[in-house]
Amino acid sequence: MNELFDTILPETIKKYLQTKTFGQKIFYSEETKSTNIDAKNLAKENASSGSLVIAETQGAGRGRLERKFFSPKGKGLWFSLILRPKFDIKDAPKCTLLAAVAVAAAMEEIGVKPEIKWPNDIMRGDKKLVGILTELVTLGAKDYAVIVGIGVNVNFAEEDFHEDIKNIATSLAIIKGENIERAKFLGRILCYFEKLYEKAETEGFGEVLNLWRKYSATLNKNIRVINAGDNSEITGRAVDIDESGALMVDTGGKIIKVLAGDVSVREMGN
Ligand code: BT5
Repeated sequence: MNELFDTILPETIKKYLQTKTFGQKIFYSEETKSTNIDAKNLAKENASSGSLVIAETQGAGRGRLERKFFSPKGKGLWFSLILRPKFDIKDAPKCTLLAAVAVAAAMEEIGVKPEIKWPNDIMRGDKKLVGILTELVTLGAKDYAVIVGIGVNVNFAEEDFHEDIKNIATSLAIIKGENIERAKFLGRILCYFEKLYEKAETEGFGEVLNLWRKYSATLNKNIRVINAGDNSEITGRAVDIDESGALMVDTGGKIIKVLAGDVSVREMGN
């Protein structure tokens, strides 16, 4: 595919939308610092639920704990969704799992096996393909919005990766051996996202949690979880996620509930 024709301009995205609200309102920019920051500001200005904020490149794309997320021009999908959920704010963090499952379903459709690493990455082996950052904006005593930021490495060749991530990142194009039309792939993500989100609003997160278990590369593995906040570390076997989305780790008889952290899978014998 000719790169020049792979645009994510609103009119191109709209061609591929099969949704009621998701992506129907698009805030596009060629370059911004971070679509999550823009989305937070737009949420405060009352942007409607399902609004899509998308950029060709981000100068200061963010991960968790203010980590940097590389988002070079034309190589990926760097976008945020503004959501105003009907469900309680305590359920909002599960939007990370919902987003991961929506992207995973779209990947499966194009023949790339998704491996979700708890809580917010989609991987191929030990290389990252997708990162997700969910943030909350409180708008009043009871009103709140959720910003779900998603970064997908779509059309990177090996040499396109920055030195800092070239050993830990991969792309859909590298796996497939061909470029992927970003607007079309985005349309499929939004379609799955809307369906799962509507279901979560009416029936809860049961289906999201089940699909997450199906796509998980973390469950039933021996893992190490490091909590970068306080540098604590636990090791054990990931046995399940609970109703809140927390990871349940069996540390040898004792089940510990992990709410945040970075997971690495341990090789046998470690
Ligand atoms: C994440 O954080 O992976 C969340 C990334 C969310 C990015 C989206 S893009 C649209 C929206 N706007 C934003 O500003 N952010 C969201 P975390 O799990 O903390 O991982 C961050 C780490 O991933 C970095 O420290 C790097 O090691 C690695 N990394 C950075 N850029 C990457 C990339 N393009 N591909 C793979 N790994 C990357």
